[in-house]
Amino acid sequence: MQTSVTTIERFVLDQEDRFPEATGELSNLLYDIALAAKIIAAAIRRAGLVDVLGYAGGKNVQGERQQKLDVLANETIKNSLKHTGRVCAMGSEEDEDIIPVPPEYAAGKYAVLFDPLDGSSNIDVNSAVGTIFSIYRRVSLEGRGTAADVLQPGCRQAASGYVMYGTIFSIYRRVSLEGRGTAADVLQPGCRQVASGYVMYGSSTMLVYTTGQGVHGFTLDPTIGEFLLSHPRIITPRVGTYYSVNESNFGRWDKAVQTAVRGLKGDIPDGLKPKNSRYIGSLVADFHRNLISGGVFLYPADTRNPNGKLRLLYEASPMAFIAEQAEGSATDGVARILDMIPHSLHQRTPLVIGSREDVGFVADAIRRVFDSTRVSGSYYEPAL
Ligand code: AFP
Repeated sequence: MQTSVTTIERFVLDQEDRFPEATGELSNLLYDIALAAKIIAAAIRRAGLVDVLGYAGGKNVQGERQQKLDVLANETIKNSLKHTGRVCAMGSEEDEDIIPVPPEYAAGKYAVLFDPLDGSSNIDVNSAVGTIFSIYRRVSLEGRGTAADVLQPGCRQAASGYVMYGTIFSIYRRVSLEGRGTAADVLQPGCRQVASGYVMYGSSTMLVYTTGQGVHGFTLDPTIGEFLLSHPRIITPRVGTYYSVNESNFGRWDKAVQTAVRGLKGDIPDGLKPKNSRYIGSLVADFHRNLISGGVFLYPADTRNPNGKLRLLYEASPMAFIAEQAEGSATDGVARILDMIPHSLHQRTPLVIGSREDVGFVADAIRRVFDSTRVSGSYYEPAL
């Protein structure tokens, strides 16, 4: 029996100690999410036993049928965050609008976006599903200062001084954050994320996250109910073994994407060594496999999804932050995902993510086809 383990709590605290200015709020936010993940994991494990399988009867904002576990996961995360005083606003793939912190609770300095249960069409067949989350620092500070800001003990002064003719001054850091979060807090480019991560509910439950200090993975030990460090400092291979894409869309892709995917399969002379195909249709599971073993995941635009299918804020940006921190990369085919400025909460984007050289290969292949079709007059040439 192992007697020395690193819990997620200890690991996050150790990391926080490296930053003397850290207040511990981000660490606590990560525990809040880890707690929600444990509750969701327990519900998923019992899904075949209790009446939580199947549809809840409603549709979400994307017009997709909501499953009972979708609803449960969404409510669990919101309930784990809204009362903590650490969050100013939330955004969920299951909710149309920004989710304000209820007026009875204090608003905090972080905005959290999440896809509560990604890949939920896999639930009824007992395949892996996941939760994806993304944390931004609040940028709006709408509330005016209050009495709490000026009635602070002297030991909290950030600076003080006097001017010889008789002026004394004292400066305190603001403590009131009364205003609710706004759209500006949730519509930030991915490069501004302070943390992101995912939880994979598979044969075991894993939580993988980054705060910009590398990517670390924890496995839930169900016997003690703790996430234990199992994958410290994950680095993804520069070149992968797998390509993951829904190839039933092949005829709906443009010629550039078709050429890139043919290249990944090794169908282009003098191109890549052929890769093996793996696709579950659950982003967390497909991404996680490729992160560990090396590979590239693609969800390009197609004639049915002209802007791609995946959501920039709930899926692409958080995964892109992890990919880059693991020395991989993420693009919309050619441009970096983390530089994209969101204009709406449920914005979609094409996504190519994974091992750095493979993502680069796809971008080069797409550019080459674009360049050659531009010469012949048309930029986007439909494949069929
Ligand atoms: P669901 O949550 O509706 O199952 O969608 C999952 C997802 O958003 C993502 O996790 C998958 O990678 C992708 O869609 C699968 O889409 P296709 O079924 O079109 O391949």
